[in-house]
Amino acid sequence: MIKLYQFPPVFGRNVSPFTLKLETWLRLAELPYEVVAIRNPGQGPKGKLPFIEDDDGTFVADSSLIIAHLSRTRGIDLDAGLDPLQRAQALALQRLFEDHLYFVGVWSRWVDPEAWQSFGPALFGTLPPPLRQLVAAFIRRKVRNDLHAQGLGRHSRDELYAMGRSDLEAIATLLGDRPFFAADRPTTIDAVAYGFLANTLLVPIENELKRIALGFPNLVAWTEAMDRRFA
Ligand SMILES: N[C@@H](CCC(=O)N[C@@H](CS)C(=O)NCC(=O)O)C(=O)O
Repeated sequence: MIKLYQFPPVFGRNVSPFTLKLETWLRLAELPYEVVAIRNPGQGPKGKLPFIEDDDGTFVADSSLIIAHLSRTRGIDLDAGLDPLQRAQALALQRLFEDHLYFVGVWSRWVDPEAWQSFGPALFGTLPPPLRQLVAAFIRRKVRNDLHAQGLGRHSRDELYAMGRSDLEAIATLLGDRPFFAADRPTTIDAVAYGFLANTLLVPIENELKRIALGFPNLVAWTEAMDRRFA
């Protein structure tokens, strides 16, 4: 069976957008898998989670490369029937989630003191006291440095949340009142969208990004419906 390496749940949820995207895709594809919970992304072939170990012992890292690998080896195409325009729009939307909104989300959890109050203890609270503060501070500093290197970490809180609002507004406009993002059935972009929107809206971490997202009723209704169906 496919072994899926991902972080252990926090608040009873999969709090990594990329691994939730992959889990949702596996459920949509009806592929059985077994979760191996690990805390250190450094154990993976590319130093990030998720990665998988396939039945033949092959390791594949990166949610999109894993989806491509499983689609090819299992003969599954969740996007069959999408026309070139639908595929182009889905790819552009995926890049918006993964290469922009993701980093606003990371900042909103790891750097914004409002969310860190609850997110930090939820992540590191099980470690014994002296280690807890040290590990939390070390990893938080790494995340800050990564965000600075990526670029978005250089902006002010207000600038970042304004960017997050623009992203969510565009996503809400693209969804409109349709049941799914690209077709009348779930496709890969819905797994992507659910990974990111469930993490923004349904994880019990309070911050400005969540409050902004709560202002888009179609995104809230869509995410809750996906959650009932695929969580
Ligand atoms: N492009 C990768 C991104 C994966 C990713 O950024 N994973 C995060 C967790 S959501 C991670 O492992 N971060 C740890 C780190 O950067 O050290 C994918 O699609 O799988």
